[in-house]
Amino acid sequence: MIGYGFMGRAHSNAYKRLNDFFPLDHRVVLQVACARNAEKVKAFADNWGYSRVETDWKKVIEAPDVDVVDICTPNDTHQEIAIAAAKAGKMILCEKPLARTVAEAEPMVEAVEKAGVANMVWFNYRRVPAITLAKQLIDEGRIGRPFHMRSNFLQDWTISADLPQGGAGLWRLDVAAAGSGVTGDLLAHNIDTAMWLNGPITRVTAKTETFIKERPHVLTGKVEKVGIDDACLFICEFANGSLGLFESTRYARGHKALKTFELNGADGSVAFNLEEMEYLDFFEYKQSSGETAESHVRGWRRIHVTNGEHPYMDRYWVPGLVIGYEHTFINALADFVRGIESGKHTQPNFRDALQTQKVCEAVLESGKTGQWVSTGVSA
Ligand code: SOE
Repeated sequence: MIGYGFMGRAHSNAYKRLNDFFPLDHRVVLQVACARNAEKVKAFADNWGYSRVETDWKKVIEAPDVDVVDICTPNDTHQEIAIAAAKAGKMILCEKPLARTVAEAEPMVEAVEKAGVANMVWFNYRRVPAITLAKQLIDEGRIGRPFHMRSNFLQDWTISADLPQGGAGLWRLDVAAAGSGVTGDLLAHNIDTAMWLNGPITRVTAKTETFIKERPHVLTGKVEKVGIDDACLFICEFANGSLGLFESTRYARGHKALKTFELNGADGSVAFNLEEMEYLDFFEYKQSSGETAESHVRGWRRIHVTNGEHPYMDRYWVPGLVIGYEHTFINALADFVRGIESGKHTQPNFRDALQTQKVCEAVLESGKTGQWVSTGVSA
């Protein structure tokens, strides 16, 4: 485990609980936690049960008793660690977004493919059972020809102009570390989900905004220009002919993590809201037989996604009892290990995450130029 922030904790929890819930041939052993601050990483390792600590990630990459490297560090470090880990023959799990830019991400894809090592990027929301159920319904053709996808990720934690940028806690606000703002941090999730459900996004046009132009930098102590996008809105075309509308911001007062999507097809619609993550809303349109009563009772169906036959739910409690955010990471890890055991490697891998990176980059470019931009992602 390289890094020990919020994601280091979320992933460590998944490693610890995986074998409790999922029957697998392999068991996870928490071997080594690594970060530059020796004292803090020791406290982290003791808390989560890692056997030892390192302060130099290169030692982890070289360690013969390490099979899998998990990259939970800020985005500017992903490339160097991932390429070194691939060369050392380690399997790699990397936090999203894969990198800061497409140029940075491409050699990472080459490295894992050349080394033939299993790899996955933690787009954990795919593993919300309700979202996986939406995928099943769409793949079964239950919504028919898709026309519209709209998707939001709204937060409100950076509204204060006094909030600094940079350093261990606020690197997401520092463009040098993060690469971008809400586009890479939040919309990347929505884009990954959208392309998983509805196929490639081929063209985009965007509006980005940085509301607070300068913030003190934690590392330099100076007031510095803010280089990230605080908000991003874009519209897009999908390869299947449907249209998309996306919005993300950290300035939507009152919203902490309002992640939603709705996909409308000729025969039905699906809708999801992370604040009620155990539900999937589904509208199914059927031509009525001419009987008016049938059309009078047609309506949205709210599915409580907690039954044993729902995705992942057979591993948890009894019908009606919910799981939460942390289980999305356990589910993702279960898919990764099952993939290794079956030889059918799971997704999203580095190559899939590169497609999301391409869309993010096209969105950011369009935000600058005001033009439509092709993503380079094709069917
Ligand atoms: C940012 O606040 C953040 O923690 C993202 O980095 C995560 O990817 C997202 O899932 C929740 O919000």
